[in-house]
Amino acid sequence: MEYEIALNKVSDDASAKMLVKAEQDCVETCFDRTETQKTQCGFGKSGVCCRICHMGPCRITPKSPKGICGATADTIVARNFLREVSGGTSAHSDHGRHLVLKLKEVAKGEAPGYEIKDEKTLKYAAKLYGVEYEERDKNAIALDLANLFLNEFAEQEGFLKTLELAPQKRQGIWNAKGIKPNGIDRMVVESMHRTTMGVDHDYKNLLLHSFRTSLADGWGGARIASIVSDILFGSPKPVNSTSNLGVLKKETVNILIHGHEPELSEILTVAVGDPEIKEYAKSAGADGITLAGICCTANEILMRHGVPVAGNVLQQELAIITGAVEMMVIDVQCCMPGLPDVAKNYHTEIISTTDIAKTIGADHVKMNASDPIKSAKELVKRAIDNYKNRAEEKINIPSEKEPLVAGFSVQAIKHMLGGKYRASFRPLNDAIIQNRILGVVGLVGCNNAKQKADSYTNILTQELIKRNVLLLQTGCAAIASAKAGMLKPEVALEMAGNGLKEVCETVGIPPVLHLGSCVDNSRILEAATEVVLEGGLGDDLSMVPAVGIAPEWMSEKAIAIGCYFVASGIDVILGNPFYVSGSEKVSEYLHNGAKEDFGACFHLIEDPYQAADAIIEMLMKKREALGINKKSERKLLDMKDRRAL
Ligand code: SF4
Ligand code: MSK
Repeated sequence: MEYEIALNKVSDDASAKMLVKAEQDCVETCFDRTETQKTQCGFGKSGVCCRICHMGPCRITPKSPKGICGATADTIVARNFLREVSGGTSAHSDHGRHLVLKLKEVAKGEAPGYEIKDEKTLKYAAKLYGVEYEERDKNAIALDLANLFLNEFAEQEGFLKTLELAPQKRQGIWNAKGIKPNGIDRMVVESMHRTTMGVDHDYKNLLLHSFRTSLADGWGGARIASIVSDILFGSPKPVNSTSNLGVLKKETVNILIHGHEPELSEILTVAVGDPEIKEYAKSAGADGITLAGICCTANEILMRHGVPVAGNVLQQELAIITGAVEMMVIDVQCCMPGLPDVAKNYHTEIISTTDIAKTIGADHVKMNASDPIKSAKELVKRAIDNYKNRAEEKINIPSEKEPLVAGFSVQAIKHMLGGKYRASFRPLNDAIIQNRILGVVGLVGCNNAKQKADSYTNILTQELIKRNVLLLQTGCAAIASAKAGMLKPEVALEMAGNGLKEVCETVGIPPVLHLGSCVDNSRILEAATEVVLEGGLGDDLSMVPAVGIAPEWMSEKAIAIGCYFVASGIDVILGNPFYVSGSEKVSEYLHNGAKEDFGACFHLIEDPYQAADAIIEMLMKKREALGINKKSERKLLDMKDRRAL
């Protein structure tokens, strides 16, 4: 592939170089398969294909407007949508469940290698959930909290306790609309029941359950996952690191961790630092070990340890194509089944580690629960042993890498804004009220091989900070910004509008904040809730000048995330469409009608510049409604103002 053609598919030079190399090495990637899948099924894309029972598959056309059972396009499209939301919800929530089970083991002293790293966050969470924490042993608190969290999955009659972390008014809206979720597992099981043949046929009823199920994600499983990760592995604080394929090194053993759950990657970070392992690497002729991440496992260990990020989701194959990866360790979600096919062209070993996620061609290694550090060390040694199998002529590591600052948990933002002794969102609220910052945008989500990777995200990021919008980013979108140099505070500040720049410089935060992995989108809700609780910007999330956008989304998880943002009152822009165009009623409700119920809805905008304009308009409307739409006085802050801020 010509380099210029590659640059139509990806935005960064490192990826483009690897696409050229892929063709030279005769290796097929997802970019090639996008071409072979070019003519995608129109029925699937419009959501009107039903294969829920075996009288079907049925497809809706003008000539056959109903399935064999009589299901209309509205029913079929809404059922398919709910199943997608449930898929996304279950992914985040099962991730959360695994962490809660680990917390319980730790609390009972049954998880060697793990400990409660952040007692402060443990006590903070205990307080939030009404668990007694004063003068109690940390393990006793953790056990009670873990049991409470497990009940969030199992609750049959009552409602999720995590919902109570939302502003009161929003809880009232959920109550009034009848969409307060019971237990997370119950929501997903009910979704599957309601969408099976001959059950729920009312598109609106199905869509309301989609929003209800998504709340069990954002205000349930995902939120719990972030809280428990912080308790077990530490609440993220700003860290320096680097991103892009150039973080791999020719002279070191390179190990990539890829997926989502931080349990194993945390242990691997310990293993690679072990003196015995370092010595072993040296004896193999390597100049140490480079541990780096792909996708959201990358975001997890970046935020807590500053481990470099090799790339986002569409770079997983490209990383192997460098020819310099000894081992890729995969866990769950977004790990392509095509990885072993790429790896067999090089010396890379693909290791799957979770019993619920096996891949043909990967070697499955079960971690020893009674001594996970030993298992992790064995894995690292195996990677070191593989170093000698590199084919020199196949190695080509692009030099591109960018420094970055990440790790902005809500607590970290609060501390940066208000200082150690008066941690608070007040300065942010004041800056929004004074129109120095126009509003806040949560820019999240994946890459999609049908779009030029990172392009929409990068254009929009620059357009928004120019116009004084503070950006909160997660997932692969945050990695896109990292690669583009936008997580370097000095670069982003240079591009930011004057108001945003002044505020960021004064309080010491960059204009683009990396908040974590895709499960951490719940941190964006947490931040928005802090803004509401701080006062002055309305008493509900729908009143805050805030918008969510998923420019390059592809995963079912993104649909669930979008739904819980909308159900929380935050408008969501999609850079590519849902598969709902086959039903006017479903499309109308998602893109318009939901506004009446929740104060927010979805907006499909496929062009980043138009999205930037639309976001500004949305933020202005919110500001108008709050009566804060005055032009900011353009005076430079003197020392007194800065102190006040
Ligand atoms: Fe066809 Fe109805 Fe069966 Fe779906 S549930 S496959 S529409 S008969
Ligand atoms: S990894 S869900 S591609 S953000 Fe979380 Fe990236 Fe999307 Fe996977």
